[in-house]
Amino acid sequence: WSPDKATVVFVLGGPGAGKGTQCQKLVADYGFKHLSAGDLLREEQDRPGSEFGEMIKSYIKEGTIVPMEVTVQLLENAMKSSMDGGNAKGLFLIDGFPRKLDQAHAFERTVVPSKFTLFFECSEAVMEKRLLHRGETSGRADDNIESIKKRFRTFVETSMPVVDEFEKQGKVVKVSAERGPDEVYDDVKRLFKQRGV
Ligand code: UP5
Ligand code: MG
Repeated sequence: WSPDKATVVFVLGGPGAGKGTQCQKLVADYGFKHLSAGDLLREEQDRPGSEFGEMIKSYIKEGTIVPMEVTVQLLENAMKSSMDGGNAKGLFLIDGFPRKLDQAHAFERTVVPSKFTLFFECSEAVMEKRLLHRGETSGRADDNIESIKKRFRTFVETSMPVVDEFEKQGKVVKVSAERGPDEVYDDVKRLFKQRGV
């Protein structure tokens, strides 16, 4: 497997901004492989025999960032098996990552530099409403008001510096994520075209 052949687009935005929703649409239209760091961590948490299960559980509930070694390894494994398994072009949407500077630097140094970051802008009021609504049925341990507030705080303090750094490199594509999913997606498609995707 050759990670340097992969094309990686990072997908960032606050909790509930709609990263997963928009990634699903992009998968259907562009043939990207969607890798959500949060989903990979939740799978690892539930994997029988995982040495990281309890640790992941407490980080997710507290809305803090799991030590990067775990997440980078999960992403690298998933990219490898996707490319070995037929994703020859190696087109990846990496959703909800990197959300701390150390992860960003480690991934771009040891795996592959990103092409750009798709960033969804959304107010906390809108995100909170979406997450509380989803929490009625999602079963996610962090879709409750206490965890949501902690996730917002981590996003502002720890994850926004990553977006700011990529922005200085001219590698951020910003989309307003407050309208309905289809309106947001129209903007995403237009901006991808501008970026030559
Ligand atoms: N919805 C979506 N778009 C909508 C729209 N345009 N209009 C109206 N409603 C819309 O959407 C959320 C909800 O809103 C859904 O009900 C949807 O239908 C509706 P979704 O697409 O799921 O939003 P998303 O941005 O993906 O929200 P998510 O809750 O997944 O974001 P988080 O970033 O909080 O969650 P993630 O799974 O990425 O991370 C969870 C935790 O894992 C983190 O808090 C952290 O503890 C840990 N983590 C790490 O430690 N390290 C990592 O690198 C990554 C995660
Ligand atoms: Mg998500």
